[in-house]
This record gives sequence, structure tokens and C-alpha cells, in this order.
Amino acid sequence: MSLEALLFDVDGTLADTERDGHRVAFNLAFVDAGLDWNWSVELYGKLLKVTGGKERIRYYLDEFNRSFSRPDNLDEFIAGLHRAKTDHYTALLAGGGIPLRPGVERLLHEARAAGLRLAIATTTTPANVEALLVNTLGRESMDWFEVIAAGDIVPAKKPAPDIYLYAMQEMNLAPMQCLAFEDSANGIKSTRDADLATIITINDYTAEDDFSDAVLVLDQLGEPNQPFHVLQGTVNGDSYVTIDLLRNLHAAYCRTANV
Ligand code: XBP
Ligand code: MG
Repeated sequence: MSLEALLFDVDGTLADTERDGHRVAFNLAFVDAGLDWNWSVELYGKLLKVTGGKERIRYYLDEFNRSFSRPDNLDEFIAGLHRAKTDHYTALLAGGGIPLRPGVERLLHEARAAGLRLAIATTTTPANVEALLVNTLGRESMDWFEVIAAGDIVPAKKPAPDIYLYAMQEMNLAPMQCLAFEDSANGIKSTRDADLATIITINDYTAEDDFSDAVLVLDQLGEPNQPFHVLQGTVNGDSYVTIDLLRNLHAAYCRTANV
């Protein structure tokens, strides 16, 4: 089976958005609401166990702030905090706050030139994806992705496979025709259960995660003048991710899977 499409996670994969983007925006929303909550860099690493901002706030209350006296309508309270957080996050990105990770823009251009189809599969809110793409690649980049599967579009967020299954269904593609790009344990659980071959680029929050199911684990996608470091898997002398490398990885994966 030939490689037809690349499916990308957003947070941590396209850009390092968590520590200096989402975390900061949550804290600003807490200040707006008159709350004394502050999510430190370290605490946020623990909170990342749960994907989705609303789900993360609830997890924080359940596990790290049990003494907080909850309002009667907790769902609406959390939804309000999360709306404010999204406003802060998109404003941070509009200010040019977060660049794409090395190799991302180059690889997207090369994939388009090679005729590969592109999609996004993320737990983050659609407005956040748009803010990142528009402010790093320009508004036209929204059209590069055939499907932008994001946020509450599926009820079960990562580590459930649903968001990837949704994207592939919309594109009428089978897992064996795709490669996925992820950065985290929750991400690879989601791709693995969607039967997708996955390339991981780690970041500070995910470096110790279990990526034994990945076809390749890298520190970053790399550029001609900025070689990647291979942390797991094999490349044949490549120093940055190219379409040829992806086709080779995909072919090897198909051979192993006997398709
Ligand atoms: C990303 C997330 C998101 C963001 C917050 O996970 O966990 O929840 O942190 O986004 P992944 P929202 O990279 O695995 O998709 O606040 O918009 O929900
Ligand atoms: Mg991620």
C-alpha cells in the first residue's frame, strides 16, 4: 500500500505550545476569575496526563485542589474558565508568541509538493489550531489540511483513537495509507489504537514517555542545517525528515504488518 497522507497532532508536535502557551493562558484565565490557582511548569507536567482543557481543569480540582469549594454549576464554571483561557491563548499566538518546531514548515511544503494529503487530529480547541496556523504559516495554510479534526468534535479525546478515526473516515483513508506525527504518550496510545504508524518528536514534557510503539522517535524533525537525533528506530544516513525517509519508513512498516 502506498503512502497517501500525513496526520499531525498540534500541541507539542507542530509547536511547543504547552508550557509557554496553554499553561500561561490557563493562569491568566484564573486571574481574570479572581482565583488564586497557579499552574507551575512542574504541576502542568502532571496535569498533561489529561488531554483537553476543560477535562484538565476538572482533573486539577479532583486531584490537586480538593479543598476548593465548587460552585453549584461546575460544568458551566469550567466552561467559562475555558472560554477565557482560549481567548488568552489565541491572543498570545496572535502576538507571535510561539513558533513552529524545526522542520515542520519545510516538511509541510515538501509533503504538498509530493502530493501527499494532510490532516490534523488534535484535542485542542479549533480556534487554537487556527490561531497557530494563521500566525505561523499564513491564513492560506488552513486550506492545506483536508480535515482539521479538533476539540469536542469527538466526545472521547486522546488517548482514545476516535479523533484519528474521524479524520481518516472523513478522508476515506485506511490507517495503512497514513503516517501520524505525535509527541506524547497520550498521542501514541491514540494512534496505536487507530492502527497508525507513528513518528514521535519528543519535547521536555514527554521525553520520558513510553514510545515503544513508534516507528521512529526523534528529538525534532530536523533541517538541513539542524540535524535530528534518533532516539529510537533506524534511518539510513538521513539527518532530517524528508518525504523519501517517510516513504521508506512507511514501506518498512507495511512489510512488517504484511500488507
Ligand atoms: C493537547 C492538549 C490540549 C491543550 C489544551 O493534547 O492536551 O488539551 O493542552 O487545549 P494533544 P484546550 O497534543 O495530544 O492533542 O484547552 O483547547 O482543550
Ligand atoms: Mg501533543
